Amino acid sequence: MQRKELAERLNQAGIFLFGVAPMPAEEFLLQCRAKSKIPEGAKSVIVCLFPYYSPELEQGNISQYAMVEDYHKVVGSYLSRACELLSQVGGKFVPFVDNSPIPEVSIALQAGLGKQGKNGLLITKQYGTYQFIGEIVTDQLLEYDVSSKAFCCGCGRCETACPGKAIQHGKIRLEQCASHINQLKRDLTEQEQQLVKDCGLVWGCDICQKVCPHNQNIQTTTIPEFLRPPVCSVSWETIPKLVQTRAFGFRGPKPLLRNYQLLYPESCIK
Ligand code: B12
Repeated sequence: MQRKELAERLNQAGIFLFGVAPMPAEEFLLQCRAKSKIPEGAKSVIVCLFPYYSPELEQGNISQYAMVEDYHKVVGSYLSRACELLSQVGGKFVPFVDNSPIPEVSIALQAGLGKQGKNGLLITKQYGTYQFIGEIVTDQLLEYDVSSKAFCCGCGRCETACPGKAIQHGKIRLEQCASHINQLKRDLTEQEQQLVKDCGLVWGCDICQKVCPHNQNIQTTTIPEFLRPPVCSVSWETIPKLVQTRAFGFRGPKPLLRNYQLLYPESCIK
């Protein structure tokens, strides 16, 4: 398939930011259930970006990525539509988002879409780090983009601001990352509970993104689903219902209720 046709079909599906990379070698794939969906003879990965920032996301007690509509569903539906349109030309096209065997930040870099921050995230000029990554794996040999060699400006603000000092030499120490800790299902140690309090959010963490200079003066998303009124805060009463529809629901209500109780002990019904 020629590049022009690929672009036209992706645009028709509402996807405007994309790049193409070779299918990564087996050794680089992540072990997850979705791995079995990789089509036989996979040759190329079409990496797509879905910006989600809007100024409305500034205030709240959950991280910004979780304030908008569940990106697994939104991105999944854009990618499925694109796969339908692409397969009309011939070949197999399979969508993945997040729950993906493809290391998404690495593949986006390989596809020339941006640079990697010290906080580990993909940074683009237009949208900073505030974009989701999704991809389509195909058995078709497509024209590859040139990987982006650039790195972030290296100011180190993310390292300094990280409440658990989890970012060290461009690597994330998971056991010190608040976003990792507050998503755990198990009981937390005292030290971990303190980290949840220091981060101050019931779900996820945005501190390494909020201080990033590449996230200043970025553009607002144009994706209609991400412009719908966000849910910026959760409460003891709303958590059980919201977990059924939002991106933070995959772990069930327990971790959110536990974090909420740590952050707002007085306002919990026991
Ligand atoms: C598990 C996970 C987490 C975990 C662990 C994160 C971590 N840093 O390890 C937790 C829960 C902590 C987390 C938190 C967050 N996450 Co997260 N997470 C993921 C997930 C599902 C897998 C990441 C992973 O385990 N990678 C494995 C490690 C080992 O990968 P790696 O370091 O890149 O190493 C690989 C490469 O080096 C590779 N390699 C070496 N050479 C080469 C060459 C080539 C060509 C290739 C392809 C690979 C390759 O080999 C290694 C193994 O594969 C991805 C989605 C995905 N499928 O990638 C989202 C993802 C990375 N997360 C995302 C987001 C938004 C977040 C948060 C911002 C959410 C929040 N606000 O709380 C935070 C940020 C925390 C931080 N600073 O990292 C986005 C990032 C978008 C962006 N702009 O970059 C992703 C891409 C989800 C998505 N679909 O949009 N996350």
